[in-house]
Amino acid sequence: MKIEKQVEGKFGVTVTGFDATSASDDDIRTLKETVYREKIAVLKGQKLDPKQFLALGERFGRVEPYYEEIYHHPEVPQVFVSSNIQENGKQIGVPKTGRFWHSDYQFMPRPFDLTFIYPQVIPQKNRGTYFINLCAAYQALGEDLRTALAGTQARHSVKRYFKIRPSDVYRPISEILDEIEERTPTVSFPTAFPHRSTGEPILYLSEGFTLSVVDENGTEQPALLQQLLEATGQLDQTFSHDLIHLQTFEQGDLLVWDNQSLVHRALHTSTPEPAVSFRVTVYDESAKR
Ligand code: 7UC
Ligand code: FE
Repeated sequence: MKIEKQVEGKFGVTVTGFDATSASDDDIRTLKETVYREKIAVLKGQKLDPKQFLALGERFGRVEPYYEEIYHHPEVPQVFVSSNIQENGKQIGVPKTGRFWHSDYQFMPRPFDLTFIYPQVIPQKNRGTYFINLCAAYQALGEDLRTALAGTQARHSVKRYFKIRPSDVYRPISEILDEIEERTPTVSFPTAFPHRSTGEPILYLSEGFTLSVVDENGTEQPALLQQLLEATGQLDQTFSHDLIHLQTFEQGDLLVWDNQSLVHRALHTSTPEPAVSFRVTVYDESAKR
């Protein structure tokens, strides 16, 4: 197994010579430490079926299936499927997922520690995912914003991006909104908190899921939220902000990232090309907390 800094982009490593089916416990430990330090690892040349992909995730911790069934792989429900192509006239998984800044399960009481993405059908032109390291974003903040966010909490919800399911057709929208609040009530975390494994402060906000920042009295601070999102680069519509990293991939690449400290966003395409990817998400029970 050989780990090298990525040549393209702003952070992350590529890993060559990694065999998921025969990796030692040492390899997995090294890889996990690398992901927490470098934030993204691209495992090159992977050839795994959905069951083997799941088995790889299980080496890193407890795999958590997505709470909404429409995303599940028909044979391996722990595998989340993002797909815009139909197979035998049937939709498998969900199209156009994650086209907004977010971290996975940020709207849940416990967001995932690690996300694994294994692209299956890769667009020719607009391939890739944008990432921002929220530890780096915290470090880049001025003293004034760091002081302003101290003691505040950020509130997160899926409601702006919850996908209407086929079974929701003809349901009143108010009923669906009530159901979302009941199943996934808004969660609150400190606006900045230490990474459970590395201890680095994370500025934990996303444009897609963060509803508000509130001060110690519970008063919403919309201007502060805007300033903080701006500082992280998530409001830059040109994607040229210093903190934005474009992660590209090719067939056989398998991405592993630190979902605690990265927000990501699927690349926009005006002319949609076929795209399919598989995802596994993990709670790392070895992380200190
Ligand atoms: O369809 C999607 O964009 C899925 C999104 C609402 N949640 C992904 C996650 O893991 O938090
Ligand atoms: Fe995502």
